[in-house]
Amino acid sequence: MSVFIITILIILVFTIIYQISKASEYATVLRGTEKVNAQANRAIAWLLVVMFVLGIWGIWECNALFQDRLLPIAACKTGENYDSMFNMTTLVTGIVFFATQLALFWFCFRYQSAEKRTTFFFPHNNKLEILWTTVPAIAMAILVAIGLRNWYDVTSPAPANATVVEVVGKQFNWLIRYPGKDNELGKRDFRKIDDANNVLGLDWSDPHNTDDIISQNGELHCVVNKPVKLVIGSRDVIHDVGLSHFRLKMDAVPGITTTLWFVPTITTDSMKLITKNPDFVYEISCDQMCGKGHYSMRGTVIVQTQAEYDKWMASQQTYYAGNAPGAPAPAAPATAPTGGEAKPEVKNDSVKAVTMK
Ligand SMILES: [Cu+2]
Repeated sequence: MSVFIITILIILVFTIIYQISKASEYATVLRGTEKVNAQANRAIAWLLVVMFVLGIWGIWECNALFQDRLLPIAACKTGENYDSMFNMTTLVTGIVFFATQLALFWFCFRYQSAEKRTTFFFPHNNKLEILWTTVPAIAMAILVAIGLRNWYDVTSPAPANATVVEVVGKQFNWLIRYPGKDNELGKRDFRKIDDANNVLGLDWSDPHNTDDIISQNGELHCVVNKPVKLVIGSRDVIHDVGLSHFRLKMDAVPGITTTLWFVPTITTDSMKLITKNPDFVYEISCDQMCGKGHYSMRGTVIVQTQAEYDKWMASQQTYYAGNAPGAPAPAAPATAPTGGEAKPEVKNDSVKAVTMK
């Protein structure tokens, strides 16, 4: 029934439009084509002015509406640089946008069709061509150069005192590995990956692996004002480590190691005060569509003082102790997982059953 009514309505609307256009055609004949055209031109010219004003007002309103949903201040130095680059790009392109739109709409209004105006033939001007090619080219080159400098900042070799943390994406959570006391991440081999006892495929024949710590609830702890270097990888498909509060992101690609380093400058506790949000957390998002559980790939970064970090680190058990064959029985985990995939409980029997390929 409703389909029938909608069909009738559509036919009626088209009939009305057809009749109106017919009527205006007859009116044009009666009143004279030129007079009607002149009126239409004036109306269109004024409508364009209204459209320009409404458009600018709309941009202003949207900006005001979403102001409080923007990210808080950048939580690292590189992030501040990225913010200033973003602001500068927005300013430059914003000025150009406003100037060109203003000119476009003003010309439409000012030079609307008029009886006595003749067309000015202006086919070519070398000076203008050079000007509007070189000025944008120079402006763009400057913006790109600033971008490259910032990119080099985060991808260049990290300072020697940097805390090294490995971040590995998998469908669908983040595995975070710390190098332990020897400050060196042991070798990994994808053929040794075993979801129950070796989530990262650590090669137990490499002694550097025995003190490594894996946080499977996606918690990345780091020390405020101390460089942290992320060694990024993936276990399956392409993911992307997204750190919006630090204005950073880096692809996690299977088979390729990517890196990123930065110096967090605001602790999680301070950020809670700055944002006036007691539940604030720095988030690790996955910025690459990676499958049906992509939306749930959420990790957290906890920026803390050196003392807090040391205390947390001391409470962690090495992955080897809990999961490698012949290792001592695992102690109860000191920190309960808060989300993502829980660390599998390993009993002594299953430890013996681990087969190394
Ligand atoms: Cu994803």
